[in-house]
Amino acid sequence: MNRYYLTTPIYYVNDVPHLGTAYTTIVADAISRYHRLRGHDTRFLTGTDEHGEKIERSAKEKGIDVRKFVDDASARFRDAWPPLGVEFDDFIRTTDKRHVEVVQDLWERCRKNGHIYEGTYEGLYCVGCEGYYTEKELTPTPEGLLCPMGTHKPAEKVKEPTFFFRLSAFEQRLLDFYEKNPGFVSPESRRNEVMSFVKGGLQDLSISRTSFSWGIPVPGDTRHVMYVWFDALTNYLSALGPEGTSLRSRFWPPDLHLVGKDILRFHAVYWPAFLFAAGFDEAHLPRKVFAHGWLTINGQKMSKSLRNVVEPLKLAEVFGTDVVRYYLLREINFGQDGDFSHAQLVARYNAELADSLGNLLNRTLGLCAKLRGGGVAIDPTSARGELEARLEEQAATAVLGSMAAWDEVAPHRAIESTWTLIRAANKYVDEAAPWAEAKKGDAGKARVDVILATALETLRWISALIWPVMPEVSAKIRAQLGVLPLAPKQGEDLLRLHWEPRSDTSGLSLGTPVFPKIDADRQAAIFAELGVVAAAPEPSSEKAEKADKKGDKKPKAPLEPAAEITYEEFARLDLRIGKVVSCERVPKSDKLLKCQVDVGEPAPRQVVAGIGKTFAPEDLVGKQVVVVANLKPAKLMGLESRGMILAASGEGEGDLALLAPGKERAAGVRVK
Ligand code: ME8
Repeated sequence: MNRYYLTTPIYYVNDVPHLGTAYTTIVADAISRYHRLRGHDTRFLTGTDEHGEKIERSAKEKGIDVRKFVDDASARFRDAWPPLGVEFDDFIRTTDKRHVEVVQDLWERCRKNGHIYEGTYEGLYCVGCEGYYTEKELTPTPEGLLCPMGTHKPAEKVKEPTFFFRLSAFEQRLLDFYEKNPGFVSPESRRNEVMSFVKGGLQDLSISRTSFSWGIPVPGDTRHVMYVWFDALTNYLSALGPEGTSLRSRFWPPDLHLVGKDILRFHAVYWPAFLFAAGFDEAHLPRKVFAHGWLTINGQKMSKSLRNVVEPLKLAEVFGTDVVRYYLLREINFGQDGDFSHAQLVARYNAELADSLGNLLNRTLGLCAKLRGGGVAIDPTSARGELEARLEEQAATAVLGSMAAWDEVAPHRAIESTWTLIRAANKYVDEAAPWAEAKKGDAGKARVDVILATALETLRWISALIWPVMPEVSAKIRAQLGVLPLAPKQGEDLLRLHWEPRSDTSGLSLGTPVFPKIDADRQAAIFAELGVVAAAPEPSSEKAEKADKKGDKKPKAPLEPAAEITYEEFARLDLRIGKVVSCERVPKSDKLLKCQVDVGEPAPRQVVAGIGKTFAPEDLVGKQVVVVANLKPAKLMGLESRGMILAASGEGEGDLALLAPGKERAAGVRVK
């Protein structure tokens, strides 16, 4: 039987659960539910990361005993997830005794194998992300050198005795491993990033500290505590118990580590190296590290104050847990950066949940009540025609598409595949028009039966397809359909669905709508409750004047329209959707990025774009853009550029907004 072991990062307890950590955890939960639904022997682990200098400092600043501090904070994480529909199998804490023992054992194995040695570390350390950096990797600012992870406090110089891990010895072995296991680091663009980091040369890693004590003691030398990442990464192993125990042999190695892109290096480079050093062979290394992108909130970076606005539990209370889960998984192409927008959530809710899925359920049940009320027998097949055959085929395609998407860790595509079926089913009801058949009296009866049975059966399939993302909604829909909620069992594949249209309408109950529409008034009330500012109001002239005195910017005068052109002149522009395949900075330029863009031609085009002050190359890879494809080729700093990427200006070169289609479009699609 298939088994599946997946993990989230373990979260630092100096913060509270917020939308970013909730995002990873909800995605992990949905993936784990998908595997449960397939009957796989599934294990889903999450937990908290509780050691290290950062935690020790946070507790001290608050004047709380560290142990109490971590106990309280860890409980906040553990309690945050179930109201978001998250069902984990185990919650590991790095202060658990079971964890400490396995970490010390792993250390001993690495040491005995000759991969740990004593020395002195002198260099830069960022307490914010608990990472070591070379000066080159840090950004100079008036406050000091800042790490690339977005930590606001500058890195600190440290000099202390340490144990080093011989990371440099694993360079080639890691590269070979990535080569042989192309799916180990996903998505592809991240894999390239990791490989070029390793190819750039690995330095030995300091893996112990002596300047504070809140950590796991190094075996045999208790002046040292372990580097927090050596400790933390091992949670994935320690949660299964020591070697030889049943969970360990049942679930090791992990099938999927889900991580944010900020901590990919630790998982894709350090972690396999630690395991190699401890004697694990390739077959016993994790199978996949999937790095997802970064969330912004209403277009802004997730600052502490903004996080309060989108406190996940509050969102779930207001919109419903499953709606928040659906929105997060649907909105963001998993792996890419994405934005959480309240307005977009409401828009998707209304269009995709209320008008699409909710409508299909309500109209089907409404028609059943009207045309075949009272639990009567219906004949599901005798008048079956082409429309029914087509919908059944579309249902089968949706299931296959959805399974393939989940297997590739692409929840957004699994949802899209399901919604293709929902749209098809709505269209089917429109076309089959049971109300018109009903008017034919006895002559139309057999058709009415078939249509209702077909729509009900499609809804039953849909209730299974949405279960990983919206388990509660699935149960509600099934209750209205008069079928039992799904209860996954090991060894039983509940997505292996059989087309079995029912032969009576008993048990149906047209209940309260699962997704009542959110109208403008309700949206305003919700936004007020959440403290969301829907759109910044235009400053009145008085306000603008005041703002101006304070040195703030005045609203700009409206742009004069450019000289008129005819449609023919406009049509000469070859505007197309492009997808950035790879991207790098142009040496000696802080503005230019050299991008390879797929515009639907046999090979990607090189476009040199002046957008490097706003975007880092890794922000662009995988992004969809709008390209002027028939712009005369030009040379920029000696590099040929064949086209132009469109962007809207903001407050200067560091504030550009890329133009992108509102929906995923194939590369090369015409924009007109
Ligand atoms: O790094 N968008 O813990 P952490 C998307 N303890 N995801 C986000 C996010 C955002 N804006 N902000 C946070 C640690 N995340 C270590 C991990 S694992 C052995 C140790 C998510 O509390 C994302 O998954 O800082 C990111 O990787 C994780 O939270 C970092 O959580």
